[in-house]
Amino acid sequence: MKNILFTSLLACAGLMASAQVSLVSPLPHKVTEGAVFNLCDQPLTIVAKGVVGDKAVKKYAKLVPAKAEGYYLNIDAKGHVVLVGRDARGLYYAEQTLEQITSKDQAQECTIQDWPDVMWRGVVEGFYGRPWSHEHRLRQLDFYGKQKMNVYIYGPKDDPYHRKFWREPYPEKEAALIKELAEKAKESHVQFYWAIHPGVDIKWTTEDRDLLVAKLEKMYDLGVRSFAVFFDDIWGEGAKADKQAALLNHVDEVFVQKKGDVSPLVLCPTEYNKSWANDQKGYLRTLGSQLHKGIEVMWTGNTVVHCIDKPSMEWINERIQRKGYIWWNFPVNDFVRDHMLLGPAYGNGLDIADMVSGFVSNPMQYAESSKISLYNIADYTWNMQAYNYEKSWEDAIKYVMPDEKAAAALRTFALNNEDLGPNGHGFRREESRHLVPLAEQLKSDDRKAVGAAVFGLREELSKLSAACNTLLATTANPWLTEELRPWILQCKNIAEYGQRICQMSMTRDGRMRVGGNRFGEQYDQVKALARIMYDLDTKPGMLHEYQTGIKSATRVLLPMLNDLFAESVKAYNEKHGTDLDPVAEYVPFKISSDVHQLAQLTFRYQGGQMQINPVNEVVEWPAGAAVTITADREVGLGGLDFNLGTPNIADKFSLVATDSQGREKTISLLHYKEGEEVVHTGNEINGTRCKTLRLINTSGVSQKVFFRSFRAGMK
Ligand code: 14T
Repeated sequence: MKNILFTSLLACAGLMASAQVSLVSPLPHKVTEGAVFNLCDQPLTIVAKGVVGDKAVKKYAKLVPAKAEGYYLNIDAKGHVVLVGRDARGLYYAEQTLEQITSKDQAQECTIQDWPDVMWRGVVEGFYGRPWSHEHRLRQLDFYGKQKMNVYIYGPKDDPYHRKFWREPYPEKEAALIKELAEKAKESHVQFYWAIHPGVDIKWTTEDRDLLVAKLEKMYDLGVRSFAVFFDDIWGEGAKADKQAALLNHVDEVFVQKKGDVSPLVLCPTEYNKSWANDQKGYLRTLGSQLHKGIEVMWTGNTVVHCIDKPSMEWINERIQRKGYIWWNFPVNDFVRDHMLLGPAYGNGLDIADMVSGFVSNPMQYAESSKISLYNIADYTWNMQAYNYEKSWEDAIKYVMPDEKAAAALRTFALNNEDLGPNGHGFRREESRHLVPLAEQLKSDDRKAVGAAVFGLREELSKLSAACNTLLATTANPWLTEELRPWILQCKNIAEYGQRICQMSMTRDGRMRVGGNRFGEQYDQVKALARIMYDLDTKPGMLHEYQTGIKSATRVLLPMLNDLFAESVKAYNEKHGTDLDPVAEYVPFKISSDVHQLAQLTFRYQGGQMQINPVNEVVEWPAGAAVTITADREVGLGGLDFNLGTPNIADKFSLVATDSQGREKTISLLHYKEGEEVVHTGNEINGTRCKTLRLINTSGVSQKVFFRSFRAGMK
């Protein structure tokens, strides 16, 4: 009894200091704030609620911003609430705002006039790899509605009925799920766009045209009312601008206009970024002049993965004769699947609101983890000028982890999981910003300063290790921790690795013991942890399908630790005449290439097999250029095959193995049958010893290929 009384009193007392309107996100445009009050002292009564045009809210109509999806919300000292939307979605947003204001059993006298800056705000599930699960999608739709995002474009590359079998209707079971998504989206006031990706094998015939419309009809029957057509990452026949425009115009005419309740079509063009646009051939200008005016055209910016600014919008808008619809390739990680991208969404111009018709994010295949960035993007697209990515990121962390201690742990963890690592798109993110000053101080010539930095670093690592434990134990958001688990485990290894390296630095004169351990013992442990980390990064047992590894803290923390390790070992070796290895990390191979798009290839090595991760774009492989694998020792070659996405290409390339004496041996390349893409090797590969292995374009001319796969036995 006593206990119950105590809790209810506490709930009623609340925290008078936190203004409730400040809990509203995205940040509203116009706010007048008054006193905060407790809902137990002054409960709320809704005195007027509706959309402009309803009799019940007539006297408030002129207070509602004259913008689509805008709303007016008023709470007075008596707890009287007025909610008026410019339209149904505006009213729904007013309700979301009220929900947030009252989420802590308090309310506040206030007047809010609010509206979105960007017309279409949300997400395009457009990545390669395992599509989101149905349950995750339902959670996402709910989240979009709450954060005032109004569009979800369904286009996962590896849903067969989106791309590969675009002509086929969904089987009954899958169809039922789509239907449920469309319903859920409607409830959340999210426009559910279903995208079709026909470009891989479409023939510009009336037959294929009608099959496409028929498929859209099927989707319409499932409740879908918004459609997109994607022509990205294709070449050849499907990539023709006039044909694409004619198809879209046809769909617009015979389907969209006829139905009357279908949203504007959205097109993702083949030349969807500036670096791929061939201005001479005028692909984009053709779309611009031929596509019906109401059809939206997507755009990723200056390159595939790029932030958007004003000049880049001017460039595209002039060509397509309409406002570009941004497909932002962040936090998508399908080209760096070993990294979790948990950092803030920053880098886009705050002055482009009037130049875009939409702004959607392509997320990670990890739906719940993507919410951090998506929360940021909701803020950014709603109220651009006011967007503060640091503040929004802090709020996002708390939103996805609704427990104070676990949220603090998530923050610490996320700070070290932001960058993508080296990648073919050259897109990088800041990481471990809080450790940058320490990293600088570690490079100082002053031993005292270095000592202090090591001490500080040790504190940070102990905090990181604790954060990992907290996250592994928390049940506050199991959806999230399930996705993050492998990275948390890796990060925990790194924290221990780092703590031991700090102890090595402190004991490098060999006399002092820290934590009962001498230098040599710590050294052995660091080496062991390096191996454990390597195994976790490369052993498929731990990995999901399509996943390439598990990396954490690679941008600032790991290099900083490896430098400190090297410095400590060298100093120790000098003093003691020992010959300990100053390289902590275990990496038996390096890959390099003078083919521009293959310069940053990543790979995994396991059980004696080297496997290079695929690249999904068209690769321009110049004559004489090569991909080179260099081993840290001479290895024996076994079965090898690769796929460059082009049939009968074996005679255009040479495979050259060089042993540790520099002797070269050319290994023959062949196809098992005519028309095959996979290239195999001749029998002489078995038993060949090599230290470097080069795959060279020896055709004398540049080759357009796809780097689909490369596997080689090397041990
Ligand atoms: F349509 C586009 F706007 C787009 O970005 N398409 C794909 C997208 O599905 C993928 O998730 C994204 C990030 O990898 O990039 C596009 O596909 C590529 C493009 C490349 F140049 C995939 C790999 C590439 F190397």
